[in-house]
Amino acid sequence: MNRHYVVTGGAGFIGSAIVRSLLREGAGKVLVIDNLLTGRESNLDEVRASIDFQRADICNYQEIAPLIAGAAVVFHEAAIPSVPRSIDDPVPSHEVNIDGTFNVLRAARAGGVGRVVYAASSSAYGDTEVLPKVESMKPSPKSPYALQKLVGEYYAGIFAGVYGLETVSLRYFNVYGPRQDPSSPYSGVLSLFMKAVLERKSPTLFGDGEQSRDFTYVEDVAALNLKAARAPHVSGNVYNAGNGDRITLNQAWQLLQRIEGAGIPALYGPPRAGDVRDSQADTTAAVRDLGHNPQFSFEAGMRLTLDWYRNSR
Ligand code: UD2
Repeated sequence: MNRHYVVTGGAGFIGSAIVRSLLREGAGKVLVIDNLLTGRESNLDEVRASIDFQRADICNYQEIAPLIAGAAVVFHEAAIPSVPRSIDDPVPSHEVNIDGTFNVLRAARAGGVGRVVYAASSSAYGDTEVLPKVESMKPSPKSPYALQKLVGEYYAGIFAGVYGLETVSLRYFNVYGPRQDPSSPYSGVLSLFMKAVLERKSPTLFGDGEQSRDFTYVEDVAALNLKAARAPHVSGNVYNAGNGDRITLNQAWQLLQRIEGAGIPALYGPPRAGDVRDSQADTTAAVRDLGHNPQFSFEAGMRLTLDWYRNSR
């Protein structure tokens, strides 16, 4: 019998990219679990007829356990992201990111799932003395969100070691691309940049704009998820999901001005609490064990993303 694939948070920005990649690779049955808190059904418009969409909440074990049981792979993307959101309103992010993840792992174990690929976060590193950041470095979370994502990763490791559930954690490094929702102050910075440049408005940079990120295009992250689902002998491991480069916010805004032929100055505000200064992935382990092979340079990804925002306005 063909086992199914589950994507929690499958109506979200990253989850829906994984859904499309799975279908492109010929996955027969893809089941999406999403409570539509931050996800949108419109992210699945093109594939709606090919998937089983279930509006369900990972905080409700009884609701999700039967959907997860028997799956070949669960891609666990459902989360309440954002560092500042977790600082302003820590209870929901704690419940979803920690208790919800525990429920997904518990349901996967009880339901004999083949593997869980978990969306971890580069925020787990905090500020490190050296760059790039390697998986062997001691985590040093600086915000509730960073800690919550790290706890999920530890839980995935414990379920692998103690219960024999196959798990792989991918520490995402600032994923960007089409469908990232720019409508909230908690949105990813590049989605806010896209909206600003198209509206010919100034973005606000928190601090001096010299903080740097290893921005990673969503299709590269989706591809890595599929590889992590198949790779042998990786259970319990944690891998960086980044490009290996870094760029400052000032540089990113300037690049966007150049692409768009605009000359809009950025505004500057106070630094953000819990913010990491610099972020850059060492991708050696992901390349070696998972066959990670990112295809999109920052400029190529930015051009595709800007085109998408322009066309979807
Ligand atoms: C963290 C994680 C990322 C992912 C994400 C989910 C790090 C290094 N990265 O992203 O992997 O898990 O959380 O939410 O921890 N900024 C501005 N102006 C704005 C908005 C943001 O200057 O209007 C700055 C912000 O202060 C930060 C940078 O842009 O320095 C990126 O912020 P973000 O919220 O897009 O993502 P970040 O780095 O918190």
